[in-house]
Amino acid sequence: MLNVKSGWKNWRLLTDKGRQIWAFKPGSNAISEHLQNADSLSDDDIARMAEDFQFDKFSNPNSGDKVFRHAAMNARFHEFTGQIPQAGNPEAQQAADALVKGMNYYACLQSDDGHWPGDYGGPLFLLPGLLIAAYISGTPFPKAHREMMTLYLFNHQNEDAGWGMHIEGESTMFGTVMQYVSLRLLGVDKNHERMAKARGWIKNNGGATGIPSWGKFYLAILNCYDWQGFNSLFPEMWLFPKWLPVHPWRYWCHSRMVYLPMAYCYAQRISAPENALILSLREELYSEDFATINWPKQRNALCEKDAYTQLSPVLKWMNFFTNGYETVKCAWLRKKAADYILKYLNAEDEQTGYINIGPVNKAINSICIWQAHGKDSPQFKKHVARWYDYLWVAEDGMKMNGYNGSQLWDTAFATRAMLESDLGKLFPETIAKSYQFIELSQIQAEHPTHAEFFRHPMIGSWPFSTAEQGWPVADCTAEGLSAALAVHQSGLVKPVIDEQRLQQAADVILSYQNADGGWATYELTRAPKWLEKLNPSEVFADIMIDYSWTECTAACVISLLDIQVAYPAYRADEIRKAIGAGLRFILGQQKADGSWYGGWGVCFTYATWFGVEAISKAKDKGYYDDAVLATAISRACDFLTGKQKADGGWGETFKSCSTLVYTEAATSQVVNTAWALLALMAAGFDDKAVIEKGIRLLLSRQTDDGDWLQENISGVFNYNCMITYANYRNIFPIWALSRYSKRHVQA
Ligand code: LAN
Repeated sequence: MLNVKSGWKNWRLLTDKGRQIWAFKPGSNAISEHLQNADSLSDDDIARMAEDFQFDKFSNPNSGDKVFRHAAMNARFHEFTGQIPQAGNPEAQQAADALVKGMNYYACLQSDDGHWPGDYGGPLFLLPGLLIAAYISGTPFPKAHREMMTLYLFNHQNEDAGWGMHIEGESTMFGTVMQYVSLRLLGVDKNHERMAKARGWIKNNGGATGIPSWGKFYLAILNCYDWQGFNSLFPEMWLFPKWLPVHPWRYWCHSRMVYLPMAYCYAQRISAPENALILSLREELYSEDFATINWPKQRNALCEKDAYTQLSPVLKWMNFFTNGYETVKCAWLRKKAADYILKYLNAEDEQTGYINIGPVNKAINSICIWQAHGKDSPQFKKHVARWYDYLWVAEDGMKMNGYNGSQLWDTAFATRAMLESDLGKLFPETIAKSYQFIELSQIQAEHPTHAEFFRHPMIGSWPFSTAEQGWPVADCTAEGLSAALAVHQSGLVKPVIDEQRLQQAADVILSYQNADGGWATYELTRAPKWLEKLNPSEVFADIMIDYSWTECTAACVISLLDIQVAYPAYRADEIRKAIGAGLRFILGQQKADGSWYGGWGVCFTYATWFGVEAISKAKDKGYYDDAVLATAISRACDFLTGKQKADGGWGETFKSCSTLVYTEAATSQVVNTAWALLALMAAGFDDKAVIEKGIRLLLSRQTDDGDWLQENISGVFNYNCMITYANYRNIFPIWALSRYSKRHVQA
């Protein structure tokens, strides 16, 4: 029995077709009733919460998802009683035993709908947006949630009393001011010792005028910053003709969908009515008297601890004109722009069942809809109902996830990991359930408004999270397709995803290939790279357009190779060409040292695994000059072996992502180790000692029940913000052990 603290027992995760909702003392499993008891906490409940959600971020800022996992294990864990096949030698036997133990443990975490739930927190600028939406709209979270959020925010305060942009980051103005304001909105007194210290951090670093633009936006909404101190978002740009290269339909969808509601708020200059708390915050956050601040001068003010990308001279020049336009703007045109924006964001709400594409537009759309339609409108109520889809409870409190979950992504990986060797067939029910989830997550219809609002056609695609959220992603489609094919091939289930649906998935993947041969994330690259010059974020890089990535390209190439095997005649010429161009793109991304930079995982080990996996799979099949492929693989292997640590493992820190230079972690990390091993084994690397040493590291880190401990953070976006993938610590060690066992164990 794992120790489930009593404060944890009050929280239960409810799931339905991938939807994840944490409920406080739920009376039933019905998601519709999840708030029933959330407002009636006893003093004892509160005291218990405070005690049981104590968390020591200084030993590891990454929580281990214990609230979910310990409960699931106690409810469902059973020892594996099947027969583990014999391996050829004791080493391989140990690996096979560990693999079965690892899969057995992991199978217990699968939810009834077939997916693997997990913590998807990490960024610290998300919950504040939601709390500001709740505050301005007068729709507070229930008491149970508020207490848990307060605990979370305090748990992640750094030693210097500030907060980072994400849980592993050093303090920044953005992180610190946003968490500080959140705690105040949650009712924490300004004289609380830790608040006084945080204020010290803010003032010692120049005060909140130096917060980056997204922070300026949130503070302006809260009426703690003057809209005059904010560069114009020029809402009229949404009325530009579509052919213009700067029309926002060409932006990366995440930037598009965030700057859309931001522009609405800006057009309406939405700001909370003054009250005692707001007046007090104005005093708490600034080094100077709020009334005397020269606002226009603050537009580009930026705390040096936050600076990651600079505003380009072109953007500054454009701001000069758009800021000037604000003083003479045409009211009629402004209204027309605001009306169009509202129509667009209503469409996004409808298309995603009010979940929205991500955590940022989720909060800002809520604010717009509240302002436009009112607190009692059905639209606003639908928004509020979906705030909870983003909240997650772990032993560090309640956080906001970076998405409504990573359901399809994790499930597809887990399925492929288990099926890589025949030992996965020892878990037929687990595979059947995950297949069921993969099946129900494939998108099978188009929205009536998809073309009007610039959506990429999506029939046959898979999303990152759930079909209901419904934004198709190129590499998620690839992973969904590869996983579905792997299940079909295993013979464990009767296929439900028919030939037509598989081919539609292949069609989508083909439709996503860029002119450079690579694949981007959600859409094609729709504008040239120079559009990046208009990136106003100051804290993120490469957010303006959807770029081709090594990982996304590798995943798509792999799935096309898979579909070629399953349906050799299907669009054969086009698929062969697409694979060749994809390989060329991947080769072009390889660094001089043989590695690849990863944009979505930490970091060089992640993308190097993808690069090697795709190239090895395509090798010797006539898709490309095989000598070139062989050289690329051997350079990658040299890179990886050069980074192996003395204990046999690999380890990188998030600094690799932001500095673009391989940054070794103090200790080996199981997730990095698994990626490196997967790559070396895919490459057929012939020095067995290297691989065996890595495998031994994975075995040495496995817990008695078959888990691995949560180590460093392993996900990233936009170079500079980190995100938790709680399932990776199981999926990738399992995958590496499967690959190892495939060579040594006969089932
Ligand atoms: C994700 C999560 C998944 C990720 C992969 C599929 C792993 C990747 O291969 C392609 C890109 C994608 C889909 C991705 C893009 C950026 C996201 C959506 C996120 C990292 C999750 C959260 C992040 C989003 C942008 C966070 C909100 C912040 C903003 C700057 C808007």
